[in-house]
Amino acid sequence: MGFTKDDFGEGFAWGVSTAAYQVEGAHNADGKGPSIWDTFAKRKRKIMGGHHGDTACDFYNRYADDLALIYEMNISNYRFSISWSRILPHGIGAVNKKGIDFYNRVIDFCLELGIEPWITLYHWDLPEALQQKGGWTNREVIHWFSYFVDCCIKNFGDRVKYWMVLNEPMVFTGAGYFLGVHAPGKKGLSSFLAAAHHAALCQAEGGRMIKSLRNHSKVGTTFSYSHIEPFRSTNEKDIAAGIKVDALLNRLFIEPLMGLGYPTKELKILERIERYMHPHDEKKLQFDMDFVGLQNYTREMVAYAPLMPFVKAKIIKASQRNVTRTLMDWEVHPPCIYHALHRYNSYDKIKEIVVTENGAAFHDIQENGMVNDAERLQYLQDHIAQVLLAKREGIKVNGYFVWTLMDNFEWAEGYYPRFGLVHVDFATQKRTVKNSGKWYSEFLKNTTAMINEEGRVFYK
Ligand code: IFM
Repeated sequence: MGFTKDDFGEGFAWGVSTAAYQVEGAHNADGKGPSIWDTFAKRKRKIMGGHHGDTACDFYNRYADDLALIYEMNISNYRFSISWSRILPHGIGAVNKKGIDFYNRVIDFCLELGIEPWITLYHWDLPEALQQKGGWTNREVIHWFSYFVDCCIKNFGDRVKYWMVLNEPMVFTGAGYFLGVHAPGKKGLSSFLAAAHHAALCQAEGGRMIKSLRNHSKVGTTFSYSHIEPFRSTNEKDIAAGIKVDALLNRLFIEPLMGLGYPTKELKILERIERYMHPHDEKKLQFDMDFVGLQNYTREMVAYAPLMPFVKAKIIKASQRNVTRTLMDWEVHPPCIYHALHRYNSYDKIKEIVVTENGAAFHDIQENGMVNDAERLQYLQDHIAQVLLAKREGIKVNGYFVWTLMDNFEWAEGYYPRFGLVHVDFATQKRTVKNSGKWYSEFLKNTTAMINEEGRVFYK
């Protein structure tokens, strides 16, 4: 590995990311209200193995040990999200003091340890009470969300500088309101377009609110981004299909934010979003973020598929292409993050890019009390190397966060795909730092960590 942390320069933020529902557990403790994920995970055949996040990593009770572990691993930035229904059990109205106290404990302990807290306001766990009123399909969500943002900034904004408004709006609206495979399990184009437009309005409104309440905050929001290529590189129809999928997956949320509008030219069906637009919405969709969070894991190969509704395109999964892949069936292709960074950098309005998620799920080998995760280690090294390559070419990237600190609840896939730098034994809640975690810790100390033939990490 031919680089060190110093090569990225001072001020480059190195961190790990998590999300409330995936790690906290304590699903009904101390006055927390149910979220759509509490409800959805209990529905039959929705989650692999019938898993749910009732206990997850029990971070709610073990946060101090977990933060101490982050500290011991030399990780100086911790990105986590606030469970909306833990602090506002009904989504709006009465505040749950015990929920506020919990996040105050987390923030204060981070600061005591010298760890910078980065907060995502919304990482997919809408209060169930609000879903009963239509959730993201109801335009009232802008008012509910503003109430939540106000509550978070007034309670935590004195100590937290970095805020991200939404996590991957394309995923929670697409999987949750179009495909029905994530909470709240709604399907269809109308619910998707309504949810998407309201989420896009909330991402800008959330940014405005944070700045108006705490002018010195650094405000961003995060987007999923997969580098898209045509399956048959010279086939006109595959190329055209790739452009449509790119508009849907990669441009739908970032472009209206920057005043470019929805990418309707490339994907005509998106014109139907106009049904949900009110006067002056184009303006309200815009906000000048301090940074943009890029979340990249893979590239997608797209082929023309005339029978597919709306886009007439399909993604050819990694397993069908016989390429190296993760347990999520995502191709391992490190240059994808380099391309993603270049693409974001080409938007004039982006001031700074932070890779707020990158990582991989593999089968880890446990032996002699160690967790040998050579594939994850390689994945991280290769992707970080690509980030450096882009940075050296002048790309405005100023942070990298591994997804994720520890194995956790991976949504519809339950606890099967393990993404963590730290292994979690869910029966005992024992944490074991994996070889990738040991490598990351040493890298962050600015030493060079190597791996020998037996899979042991050693340092130079
Ligand atoms: O676990 C998720 C996370 O919640 C959002 N981004 C992708 C991760 C891996 O699927």
